[in-house]
Amino acid sequence: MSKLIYLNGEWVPKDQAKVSVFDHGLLYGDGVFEGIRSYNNLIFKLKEHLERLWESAHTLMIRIPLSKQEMEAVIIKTLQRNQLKDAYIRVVVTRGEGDLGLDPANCKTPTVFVITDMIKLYPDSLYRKGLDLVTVATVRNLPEAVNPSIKSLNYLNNILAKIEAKNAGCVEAIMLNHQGYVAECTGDNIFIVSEDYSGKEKILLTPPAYLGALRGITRDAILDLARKKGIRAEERVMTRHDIFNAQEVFLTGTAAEVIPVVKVDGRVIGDGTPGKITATLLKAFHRLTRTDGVRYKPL
Ligand code: PXG
Repeated sequence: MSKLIYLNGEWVPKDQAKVSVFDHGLLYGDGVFEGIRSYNNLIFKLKEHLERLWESAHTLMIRIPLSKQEMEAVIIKTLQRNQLKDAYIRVVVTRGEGDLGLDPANCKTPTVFVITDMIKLYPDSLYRKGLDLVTVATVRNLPEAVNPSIKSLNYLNNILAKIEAKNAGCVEAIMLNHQGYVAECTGDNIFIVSEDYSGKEKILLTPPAYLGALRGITRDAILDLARKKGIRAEERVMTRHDIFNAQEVFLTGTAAEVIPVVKVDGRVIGDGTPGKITATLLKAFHRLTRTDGVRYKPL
């Protein structure tokens, strides 16, 4: 059975799901998106993803032609029609079709589509062994230029960094902001577990989003889970030095979930194996994805 895609009010087979070459999403990267997952008929953090989609669209002054409730119903119907209980959901809203020329006013109606599919970002072996990362020269977009908090279709900044990572033989890259502070990775947020010099207190840290990172929904969930487990967790400005000397490093994202990092720019992290707090949080995250979310009936 061909996968059905929701496109502007209709469900069409994958090979017929086409947008115009005049769509400003294609011509200018003028649009927003979300990557969401469902686990065993539960859509994880759907409300939060829709909230972020609406916020991104609000900043770009794109009026999404559906209510959040209607979008939720569209997502559920797309999953049901494709008989998916574990899925990756891509929601895209573009400025729409218009004339050549940047002016958003050329576009009358935003294009909306929802793809439901499977995603596997990293092989299982990397979750056991941990990632080897590099810091790349491409600086994360300036918040006052294209704010990384907007989940827009303009991902060239991240793609340039991803190319550098791959050229260096790595699957992910650390991106710094324009001041040299750690921002995030190309498609994941970064966390470190740090210890004070006395070795008495461990603290979980992630860079504040305003320094140039997407406020990841997995990131928020991990901060929450850590605090519930009694682990001190904070947003804090950090440098590469802090990462090199961390006890543990891991990344978070909808696709990656929680993935350990064991080497950064040639420096071994901790004892060079995935850390205990990382493992605890990954387990807690897995449990959360299986119990928390918007439930839909299988069709
Ligand atoms: N930073 C960036 C730049 C991202 O694109 C995250 C952090 C993590 O955010 P969430 O809300 O997912 O915890 C992202 C999310 C893909 C893909 O196709 C990328 C993301 C999510 C899902 C799929 O590579 N990026």
